Amino acid sequence: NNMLAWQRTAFHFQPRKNWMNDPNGPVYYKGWYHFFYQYNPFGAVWGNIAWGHAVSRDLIHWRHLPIAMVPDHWYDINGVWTGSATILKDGQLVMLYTGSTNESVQVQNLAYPADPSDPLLVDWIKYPGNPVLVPPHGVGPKDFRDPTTAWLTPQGKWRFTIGSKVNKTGISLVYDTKDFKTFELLDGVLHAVPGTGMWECVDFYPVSRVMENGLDTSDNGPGVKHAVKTSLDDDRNDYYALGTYDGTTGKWTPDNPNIDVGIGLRYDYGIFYASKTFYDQEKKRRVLWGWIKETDSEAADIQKGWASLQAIPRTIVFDKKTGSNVLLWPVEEVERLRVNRKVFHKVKAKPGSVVSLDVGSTSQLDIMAEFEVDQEALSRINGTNTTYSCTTSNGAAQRGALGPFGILVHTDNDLTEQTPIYFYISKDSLGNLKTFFCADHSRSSEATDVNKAIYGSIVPVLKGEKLSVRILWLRHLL
Ligand code: DQQ
Repeated sequence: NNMLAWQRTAFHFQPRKNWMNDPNGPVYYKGWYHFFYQYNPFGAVWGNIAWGHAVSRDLIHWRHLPIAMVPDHWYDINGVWTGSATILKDGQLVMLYTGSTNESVQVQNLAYPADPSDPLLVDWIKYPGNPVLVPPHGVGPKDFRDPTTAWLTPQGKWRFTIGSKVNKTGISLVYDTKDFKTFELLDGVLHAVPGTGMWECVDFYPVSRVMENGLDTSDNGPGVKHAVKTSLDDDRNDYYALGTYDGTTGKWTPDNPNIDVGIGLRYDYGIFYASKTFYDQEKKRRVLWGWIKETDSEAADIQKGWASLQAIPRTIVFDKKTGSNVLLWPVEEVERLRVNRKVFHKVKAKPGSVVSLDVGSTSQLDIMAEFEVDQEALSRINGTNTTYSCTTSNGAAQRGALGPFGILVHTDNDLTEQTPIYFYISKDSLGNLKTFFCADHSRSSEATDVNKAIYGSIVPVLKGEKLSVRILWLRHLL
């Protein structure tokens, strides 16, 4: 039944219809969360890119507003592409975005609210002097896009970064400006990583090593680390790394070059791209948006009339326990959707068993599960040398001594469709443990034209920690 595939989501943001891609210019302004996004007003495939616009009081419930900007000038006639918001010292808001020109050259443009006193920011003005930046010498006309939010330098100038590449090296250019109209290109780059290709949608922000709260993009100091994130055009995933930013030189150095930007950590091992954070000055947190492209075929997208979601916004903090990664968590407001709490205690999952939990009839679940591994059994198991991996070890179907265990979601009663989200613990011959967290889509749908990948990664687990899972789940109507 094709209707099943047409069901829309309940947790994740979507426009009413048509194509959507990258999140743009997220910002909190005069009591409202604003969300803009790459949008095709005329169809369910990429093209005619404009900025869709929606507002919310809580990052969960959204009101759709008129399109904020459409391609209507020579400097953005091929698309009003991705950009970011900056709140100036006097509270004014500016947007820098990439325009694809009449000759498909990537340039940067300035836009601002027509009426700054309008909390809904319905009308936008494009600066008459656009474009404000063109590709600098040595940078390809199609390798210059997606300006970040700007931050203040010690000299009181605004600074931001723009992704690019030189040959196969991904780079991020740095500009200083006083007025967002004239700019100075800094010598050198924020960072460069050979072999990573074009850096799209670079994000750059501070995280606190000591405090729980998020930081304004301009914050720096001894208790601060900086994250650089890039979306790799070549492999369509978002990678980040933590390091130190030098406000004087405008350069960033990774803490660990072995897990540098684009070759190490990801925010998400599912489909998650072109992500962007913003500082929420109301709740003093940093919030991450990211685009979920889904994997329906183009034909299916056209048939259903829409394509893509934005993952529910996530709070992002430095992981003080490990010191090596960030932690993401759905914004706390989503918990207000919870009704009808069901608790299951001490459920025993024996090897090879599926335990069903009666949650009654529902269309949406917010699941939190905690797994306690039998430590005694764990210590009895002999280590092996085999290298386990979510993607290449046969997914949830392959049973080992230490897994898989987890939750079967999107499951019908006879288990013909099921998506295991699971842990697998591997032990090497020296007794070292590695904990994998994976999702197996190989049996998730009877449809034949969707991606059925098995993916995941290692998760850091400290001694004595329980393994926990959080799943925001929407029921398939059967
Ligand atoms: N999407 C935009 C670009 C960006 C890409 C165009 C990333 O600005 O580089 O729709 O998905």
